[in-house]
Formats: sequence, C-alpha cells, structure tokens
Amino acid sequence: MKAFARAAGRTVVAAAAFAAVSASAQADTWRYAFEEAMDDVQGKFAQKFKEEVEKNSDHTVKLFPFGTLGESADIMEQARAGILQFVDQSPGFTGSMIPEAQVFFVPYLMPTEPEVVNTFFSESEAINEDFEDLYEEKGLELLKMFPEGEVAMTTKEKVTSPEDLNGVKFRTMTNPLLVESYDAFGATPTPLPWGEVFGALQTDIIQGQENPVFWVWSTKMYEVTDYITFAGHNIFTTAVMANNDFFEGLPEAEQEMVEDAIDVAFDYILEYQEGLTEKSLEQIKEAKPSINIVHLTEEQREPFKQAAAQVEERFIEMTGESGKAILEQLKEDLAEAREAVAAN
Ligand code: 6CS
Repeated sequence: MKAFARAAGRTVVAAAAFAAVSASAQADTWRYAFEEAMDDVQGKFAQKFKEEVEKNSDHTVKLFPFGTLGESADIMEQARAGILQFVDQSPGFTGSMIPEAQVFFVPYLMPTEPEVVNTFFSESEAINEDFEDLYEEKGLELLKMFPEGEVAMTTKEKVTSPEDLNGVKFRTMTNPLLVESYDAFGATPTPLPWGEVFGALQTDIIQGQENPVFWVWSTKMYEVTDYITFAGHNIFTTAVMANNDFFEGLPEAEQEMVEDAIDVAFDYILEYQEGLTEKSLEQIKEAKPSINIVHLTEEQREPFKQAAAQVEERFIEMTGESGKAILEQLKEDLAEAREAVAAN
C-alpha cells in the first residue's frame, strides 16, 4: 500500500513536472502592436524582435502596425488587459497615465547628437531602473526605451521665433506637459491622436505639428506643411513593454530569451537610424522641391530655450518628489553619457 502510494505520488510529481515543461515548451502566438507602419522605426524594431524570438523559441510573434488595432491609446488598453503581450507606446502618449514619463518633454533636456543619445539610452539608470518600477505599477514590464531621431516642427508658415507661433494651432501628442511646452513656445497647443493629424492639417484645423523627419517623410506631412524647422529642442523617445502578468508567468529562460531579443533589436535599431534623418530630408526635397528646411541659429533658439525653464518647473509641479528624482537622475545620466562620448 505504502509502495503504491509512493509510486502514485511519483506519478503525480512526474505528471506535474511534465505539465510545467510542456507549458513552457508550448508554442504560443504572441501579439505585439506598435504605433507606426512596418517599415518605420518601431516596425523595424518589432520585426527584428520577432525574428530573434522565432529563431530562439517555438513561439510566433504576430505584429500589428498602426491602424490595425486602433490608436496608441487603444493598443495600450489591449496590452494592459492582456489581449496583447507586447506594445510599443511612446511617452508622448503614456505621459497621461505615467506623469513622470513626461520628463522627455522638457525642452532642451535631451541631447540631439546621435552618439550621446545612443550612449544615454544604453546606460541610463533612470531609464533602465527607475522607469521600470513606474511602468510595473501600471501592470507593464518595461523592456526598452529607444530614440527615434530629432524632432522638427512642420508648419504652414515660417517659424524663427516664438512670436511666429502666435495664433498657430499646433498639434501635440496627448500629454499635458507637451501642451505646456507649446504654450510656452507661443503657440495654441492642440493635443490629437495621430490618426487625425493629416486631415486636420489639410483642412487647416491645425497649422503645425512636430515629429522626427523619417516620420514626416513616411506619413507625407510635407504635403500639408511647407516649413520644416529644427530648433534642437527634443528627440522622439519610444518604449516597448510587455503585459506584466504575461511576462512574470514566463519561465525564467523565456524571460531571458525575450530580453536578449529586445537587446538585439535595440542595437539593430540604433544602427538602422544612422543617416536616416538626412536620407529622409533628401527624399522630401525630391518629392517637394519647394519645401523650406530651416535650422534655427543659436540666437534664434535662445527664446525657445528660455521658455523651457517654465516647462521644467511645471513638470515638477505635476509630478512632485517622484518626478523630481527622475529628472535629477536623468540629468546625471545625461552628463555621464556626454562625458563618455567626449572621452572616446
Ligand atoms: O506623433 C505621433 O503621434 C507619432 N509619431 C511617431 C514618430 N511615431 C508614432 C506616433 O504616433
């Protein structure tokens, strides 16, 4: 009897072990949505991630580019509900859910030199540690933040000073601090989801927007605006995350496989973007020879820089001690990235 019980016990243990192994070895389909098209920066990142996961596991990654599942806010909701396993949402939209993520919209905080930017995103403690906790509180495992290039303003009229933005309805992503920024820059900020931007420019509901140049090219923003202005005030940052329950439920080896795939995609996307702004500008000039490309001088940038101080203050008012700590850490990380690049 005892022998039987022992044997039965062994069978149960063996069956449980088999179930655990087969659950982890089960070939699943993971769904991953992002805010851009397949051939844009987020799409290229996602494709590289898919390639790596499928190479190193039995899982399949199904990609959902912009428009297939709704706007950015919709895919975030689906990821938090566990309908999607992975989502790419930029802090420009996440800022309304995680106020600290708005730190990326303090003008002139982020550098624009690609080398410094890349070192910062690879090494930053604020990004790779502090933000992870904040995302986790919202049920998300932050896997990576990465840059998508310097943002430029595209407008219908010439902009060389904040006065030129007076009366300009300027589209912003939907976070309160970006609204503050364009208010400080003299414009009338108009937060809109991405899907409404082209039509709003075409019908003159808005007269300006900001985005990295690859996006101005791929979404044909140059067709509905005549000036591309570089004020050096920011870069575009995005973030990839997983539903936290899904990620925590993965065996450790699979979590590592996912993290490795993200690291490969990160290195790939930094390299992919080398020269992308310049190439996109050339493509725009060819498609629309009348386009005006303006790089503001240091003197012209000065009043925009001065306006940035009040935006930083607003950021601290909005986010309190936790925002202040992130801002300080970020500044420290940026100083270290600048030093590391200068030393090379
Ligand atoms: O401005 C936006 O809303 C969009 N810009 C980029 C570069 N990516 C996705 C985002 O929705």
